[in-house]
Amino acid sequence: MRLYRPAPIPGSEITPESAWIMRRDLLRLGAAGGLALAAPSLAFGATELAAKPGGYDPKEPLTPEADVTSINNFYEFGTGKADPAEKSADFKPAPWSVKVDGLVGKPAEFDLDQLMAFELEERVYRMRCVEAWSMVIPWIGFPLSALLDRVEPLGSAKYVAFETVVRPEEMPGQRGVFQPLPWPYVEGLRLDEARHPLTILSLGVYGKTLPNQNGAPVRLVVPWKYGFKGIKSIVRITLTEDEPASTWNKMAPNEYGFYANVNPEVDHPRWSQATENRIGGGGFFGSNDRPTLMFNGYGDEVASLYAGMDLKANF
Ligand SMILES: Nc1nc2c(c(=O)[nH]1)N[C@H]1C(S)=C(S)[C@@H](COP(=O)(O)O)O[C@H]1N2
Ligand SMILES: [Mo]
Repeated sequence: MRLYRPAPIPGSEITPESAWIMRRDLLRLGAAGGLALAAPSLAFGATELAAKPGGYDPKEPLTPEADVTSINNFYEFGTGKADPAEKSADFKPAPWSVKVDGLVGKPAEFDLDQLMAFELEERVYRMRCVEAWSMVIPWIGFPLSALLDRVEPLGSAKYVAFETVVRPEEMPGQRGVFQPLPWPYVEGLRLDEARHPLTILSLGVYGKTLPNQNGAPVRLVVPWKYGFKGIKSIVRITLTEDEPASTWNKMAPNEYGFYANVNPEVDHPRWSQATENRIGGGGFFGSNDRPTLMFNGYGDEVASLYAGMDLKANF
């Protein structure tokens, strides 16, 4: 089943203040139980979210919103691509808070109001899943570096670890006999990757707060890495000295490396990464013949992060 939302108010007509008011109304409705009546898995994602243009746009056709919100990987809700949209109705992305700790001068906890108060930008990014499909998505978010600046990383901090919420009551993939992954889902970046201006924490997509299936209320977006690095529904960010664990790397280290940079020259052991299938309108299946670009096309911005590194060994 595909769920559609009412046409959004054009971004130009929304002030940050009105976005805040709408969100406040949404939270109030949620508290009163009214949200259960809305198209369930889009409950949080139904709220308009104002953002200024962030200056990044590959000028390629956008993947239709209906695809962006119905073809997802979010194993906490099941391993099928339709599961996250169909089985996330019970998930409650508000209230929320993200704890930031580890090797920082000022550990802190950010609630939704504080996250929304960062200067939000809309950025259109190419996204590329390790499974060889890709999308072009208008995210709303803010640079992760802005949040890291607030907590003042110590000189000893070399990496940033991320953790997804564990809520079996709300996430059907986390209960039952067959559980596809160990929980919590975890990810990591090197500190310079985390501070790179392209790396954002996203709070919205297509002009609205994130739908549950896309990682509400806050997820990571790193457009030059394979999709699995984009950890969803984040509750904790920890600065560390040692390389943090990454869920897929733990599961199958020969298939999924810590870096996970999009690289058409390094094949996944079971399939080629040279080409990809751009999702657009016609659903999941299409021709898998679009060439995959080094660093997903963001080489000018990020190649210097890996100068001198063997990217075949550090895949
Ligand atoms: N917590 C969590 N985050 C996750 C995943 C997951 O299963 N659990 N899947 C990853 C994978 S493999 C991809 S391709 C992207 C998909 O993000 P999207 O559904 O918003 O396109 O989310 C990533 N983040
Ligand atoms: Mo993925």
